[in-house]
Amino acid sequence: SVTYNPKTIEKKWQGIWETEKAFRAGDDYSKPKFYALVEFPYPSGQGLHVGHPRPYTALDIIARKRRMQGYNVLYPMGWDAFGLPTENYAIKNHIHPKEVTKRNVANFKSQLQNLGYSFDWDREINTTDPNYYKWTQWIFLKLFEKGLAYKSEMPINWCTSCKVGLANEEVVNGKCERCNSEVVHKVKSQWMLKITEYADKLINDLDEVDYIDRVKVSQKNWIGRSEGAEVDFKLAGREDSLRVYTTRPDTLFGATYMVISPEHPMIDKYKEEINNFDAIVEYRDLAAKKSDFERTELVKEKTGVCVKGITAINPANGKEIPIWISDYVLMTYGTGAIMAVPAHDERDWEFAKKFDLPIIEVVAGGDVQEAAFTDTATGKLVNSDFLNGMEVKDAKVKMIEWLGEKGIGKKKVNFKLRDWVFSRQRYWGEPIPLVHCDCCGYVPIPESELPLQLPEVETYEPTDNGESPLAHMTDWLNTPCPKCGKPAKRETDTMPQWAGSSWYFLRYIDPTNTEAFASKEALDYWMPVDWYNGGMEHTTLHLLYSRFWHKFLYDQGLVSTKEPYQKRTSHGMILGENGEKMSKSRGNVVNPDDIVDEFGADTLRTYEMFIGAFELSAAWSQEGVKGCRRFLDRIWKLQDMIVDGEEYSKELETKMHQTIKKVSGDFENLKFNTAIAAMMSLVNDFYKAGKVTRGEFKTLLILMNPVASHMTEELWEMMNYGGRLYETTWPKWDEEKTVESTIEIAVQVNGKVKDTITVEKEEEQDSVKEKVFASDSVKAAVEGKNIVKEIYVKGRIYNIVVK
Ligand code: ANZ
Ligand code: ZN
Repeated sequence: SVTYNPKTIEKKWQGIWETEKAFRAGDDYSKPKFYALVEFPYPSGQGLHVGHPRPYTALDIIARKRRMQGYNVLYPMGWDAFGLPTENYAIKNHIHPKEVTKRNVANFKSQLQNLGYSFDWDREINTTDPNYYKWTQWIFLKLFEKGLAYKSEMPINWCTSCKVGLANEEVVNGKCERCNSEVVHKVKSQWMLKITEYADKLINDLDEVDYIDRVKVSQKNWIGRSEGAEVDFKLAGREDSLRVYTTRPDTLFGATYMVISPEHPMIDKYKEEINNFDAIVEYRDLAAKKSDFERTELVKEKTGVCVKGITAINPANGKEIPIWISDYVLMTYGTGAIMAVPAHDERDWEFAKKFDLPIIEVVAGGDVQEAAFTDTATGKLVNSDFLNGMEVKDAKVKMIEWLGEKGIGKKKVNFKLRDWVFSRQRYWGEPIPLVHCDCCGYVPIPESELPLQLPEVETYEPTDNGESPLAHMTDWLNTPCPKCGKPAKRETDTMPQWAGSSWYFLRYIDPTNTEAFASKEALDYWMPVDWYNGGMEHTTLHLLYSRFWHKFLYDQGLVSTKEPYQKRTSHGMILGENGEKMSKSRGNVVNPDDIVDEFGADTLRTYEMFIGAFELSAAWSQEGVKGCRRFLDRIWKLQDMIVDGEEYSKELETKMHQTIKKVSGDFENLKFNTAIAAMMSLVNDFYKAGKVTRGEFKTLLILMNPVASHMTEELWEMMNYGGRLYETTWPKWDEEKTVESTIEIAVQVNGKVKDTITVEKEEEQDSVKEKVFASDSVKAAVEGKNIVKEIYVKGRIYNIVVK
């Protein structure tokens, strides 16, 4: 037979699929739909990484299977192309970022096309295309109109090297996520998006979607909903009071001191009365240099200064308590002040031990002089007057009631989530379509002027004062106010990289629409995305941002579903052969092009699915790649072993049904590796039998097609099965036929197993008996003895008693 030559086969089928528009999502809205989505890549200069094909192949498998199951499938691809690396490369090499993007996209696209994905390339989108970002700007203006985009002077995370403001999400361990340089706080006027207004919905609606647990948990933790109370502590001898936020109002009797954040306004307010003001200012300056992460780290040694000259009164017991400042209390959370309960909070306990402050037990159950007792489920309240004897959860309610009656406290919900810093002082992003007028303030540009295009500039360097390079473009900058016509200036900040990806799944639905980001009809049909797979690293950024935008659009009546994604799964990383992250410096980077070149795209696809459990990270193995290629070779050579005859042979009928069932189920559950293992086992059985029927081979090709799409399509054609494999129907299994009809039973003589024999499950005793006594070992055991009794327990055991 002809040898398996992936090079020619793969090119051939990629060409056919393209001319036949094989994977175009149809417009027949009467058909059931399936929208499969993978995170579109940032087209970097490095090209495709072997990590990319893992999720893309996984959902390609699902998409191909769904088409064969009769669904109208949308599986699109595009480019998330705004952003810093392109801009930095452009600056360094004096090439326009537009040009850099074009090159990178062309490269990425050809690399992806070489892998034979069933993307509908007619719907390709690019976030840097003005026809695309017109709608990113349009949605921004809607947010602005509704008061969800606002400008605020605020301390932002400032990367000293990128010279750009960063969202909290972009700061990792106090360093810039992109360049790993130090991040400092800088006060700057920034555009903000009020994602916090959706905090509750973003948590609650997780109940309505099918996301893997770790995604739900991590979104919930990030949003950080916390229920507690605000309580006012009067300052001793003054009218003023200090408000704290606590999740443990039940422990109020145990509050032995207070701690305020070094940035707390009370410090400057009482400047004159504070006896050690200099020491406090010194401490505050030191704290300003630390990141929130460093400040709140649990293990770090506690520091602080006692505020001399002012004290507070614990409202529960009327006792006078000291006020301290410490950096572990953040100004950006709660009220920036806490009541410290060292007996029941670890950080307070360490602080109290260090500064020798009193520790008073108010929940019994531990030895609070030895360690904070933080359990809230078991202990009962003590040393707490009217709370004594109560359980924690009841004491919380009671205390909030009491505080309410006294008018000094009430229930309060807080979130860790912060509003989204939405401005960047960089060039390569969507211009914010607003004009600032001295009379009218910020005014949106008229919709007819969208898209507001990025002007051509000479240089893209951010300015030293941190303004965007657009600030130098006087022609572009100066424009009449859209409202009053007086001279005004355009906003020069651009949007962050997360803007374009916050709604891209909507544009795929209707990518060329010029009247709307997508038509209502198309949205109603295609939304929600049925299955979205992406990286865990995007859980708290992109995934949350896009859910927020979608919810906003839903509230404006612009989309028809509350949630954008019905299902979310996540894949593990692919590591180098040494088990470490692939990187240039480690010299362990595998280039997918090389694998395609040497082994073929089908081998790469098969290998990436066989490499290990989809949700876990897995180390690359060149031996593993070769093994997958051998497997494909074995399938290829089966064409020489074809026999005519029934659909499935008698010997392998059960195995065929089992394999269809196994592969069908495993694909749905992202168990690609075990699905492939099942097909390997089937192929082994064909080799053992030395033959394969046309029907068996046909089924194997269909099952294997989502994985090794080109080779199976070629074999399908060679075998004259008719039509195209991609247009065929996914095989069904017969549940009854997945069960073995024969079974092994043990034969015992006087309680000792003498042999095992194979019988039909429903076989009658008479015929089983014949097989039992045909056994040589049974014959030997009963020889010359009297058979007293024979009992057959159907399908399990045959007992013989002899004397
Ligand atoms: C008294 C108390 C007693 C507390 C106790 C805890 C245990 P979450 O769950 O994260 O919301 N806190 C409040 N504001 C803070 C701030 N700005 N910086 C640092 N810590 C702050 O935690 C809320 C708890 O963290 C609050 O409840 C407060 O300490 C502290 F046995 O108040 B607690
Ligand atoms: Zn004006």
